[in-house]
Amino acid sequence: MGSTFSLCRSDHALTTEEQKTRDLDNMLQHERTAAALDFKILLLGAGESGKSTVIKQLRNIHRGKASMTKEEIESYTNVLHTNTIQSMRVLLRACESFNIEMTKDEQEAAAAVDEHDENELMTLDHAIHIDLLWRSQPIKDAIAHRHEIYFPDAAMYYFQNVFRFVELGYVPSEEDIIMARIRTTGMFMTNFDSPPVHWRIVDVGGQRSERKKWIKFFDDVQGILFVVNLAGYNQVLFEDQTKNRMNEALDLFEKIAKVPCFENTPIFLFFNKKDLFEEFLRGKNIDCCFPDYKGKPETQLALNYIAEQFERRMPKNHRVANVHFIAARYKKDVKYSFEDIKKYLVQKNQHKINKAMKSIGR
Ligand SMILES: Nc1nc2c(ncn2[C@@H]2O[C@H](COP(=O)(O)OP(=O)(O)O)[C@@H](O)[C@H]2O)c(=O)[nH]1
Ligand SMILES: [Mg+2]
Repeated sequence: MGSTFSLCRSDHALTTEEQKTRDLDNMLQHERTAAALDFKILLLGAGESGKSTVIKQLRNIHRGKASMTKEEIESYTNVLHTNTIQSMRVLLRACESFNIEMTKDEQEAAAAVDEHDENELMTLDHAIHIDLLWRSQPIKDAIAHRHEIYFPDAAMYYFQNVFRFVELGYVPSEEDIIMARIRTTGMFMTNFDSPPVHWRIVDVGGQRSERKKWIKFFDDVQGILFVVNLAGYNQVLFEDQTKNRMNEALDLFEKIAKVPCFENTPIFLFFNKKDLFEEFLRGKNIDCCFPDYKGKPETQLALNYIAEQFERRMPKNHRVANVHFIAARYKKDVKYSFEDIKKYLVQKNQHKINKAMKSIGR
C-alpha cells in the first residue's frame, strides 16, 4: 500500500514537472502560431481620403450589428449635428470671402447658424434655417467655389438629411454613421477574425501634424493599404488651402513607398470617392491637376491615368500589389476590394500559414 502511495507521489511529482514544461512549450508554440496567423495592415493616406470610413465598413462587414454599442451609435447624433452646422458655416464664410450677397431672410438664418452652440443639439428651427440656406442662390453660388475652399465631402448629405437628424427619437442609421466625420488623432486598431487569419487594421490620423506618429506603427506589417481621395484632383487641403489634395496624396504616397522597411511589403491602393469624382468630372477635366493629361473627361480613362501616376511614384522593382476604384460610402465596394487584399495576402503567406496550422494539428 505504502509503496503504491510512494510510487503515486513520485509519478505525480514527475508528471507535474513534465506538465509544466509541456504547458510552457504549448504556450510558446501557441504564441508563435498566433503571431504567424496575425496579419497587420496599415491604413495610410492624406486627411479625409476615407481611411476611417473603410474601417467603419470593415467593422460592419465582419461584425454586423455587434460592431457598435447602442451608446456608440447614439453618440453619432451629436457628431452629425456638429458636422451639419460646421459645413454650413464653411459656406457662410465663403459667401463673405467671395462677396456673395444675401437677402434679409437668408441673413437671419445665417445668424442663427452662426450663433448655435456646438455643445448643444440642433433644434427644428436650426434645421429649417439650414434647409432654407442650402436651397438659396447665395449658398449655391458659394458651393460653386467648393474647389477653392476647404469643404467637407459629406456636406450635401448632411443638408439633405437635416430634418431627419432633428426628429424626436432619432437614431443614426448605418449610412448616417458612415457619412459622419470625426477627425482621427492618434491610432485606432480594429481586429477581426477571418479564419485562419486574425486581421488587425491600424487606422491613423492623416493630417500633416499626425504623420509624424506613423513611424511607430511600421514594424511587422503584412500590407499597406493606401487610400486616395479621387475628388482631390479638384480640391485644396484642409491644412493648406493653397495645395491641391491629389498632389499632396501623390507626394505622400511616394514617401511611404520609398520607406526602406516597406521594400518587400505589398502596397494596395484604394482610389476612393468615385461617386464625387464622377460628379466633378462632368464639370472639370483632370488636366486642371495633371496638365499632361490629353484625354477626354471620361471616367475610366481618367481613373487609369491617375492610377498610373501613383504607380510611377513606386521605387524600382516594387509594383503596386493591386488597385481598386471605390466609393467607401457603399459597403459592397469595401467588401469586394478588401476580399481581394485578403486573398492576395493569404496566398503570399500560404507557406507560413500552412506551417502554423500544422503545428497546432489543423
Ligand atoms: N461622397 C463620398 N464621401 C465619402 C466617401 N468615403 C468617405 N467619405 C466621406 O469623407 C469624409 C472623410 O472620411 P474619413 O474616413 O473620415 O477620412 P480619413 O481622414 O481618411 O479617415 C467623411 O465625411 C466620409 O463620410 C465616398 O466614397 N464618397
Ligand atoms: Mg480618419
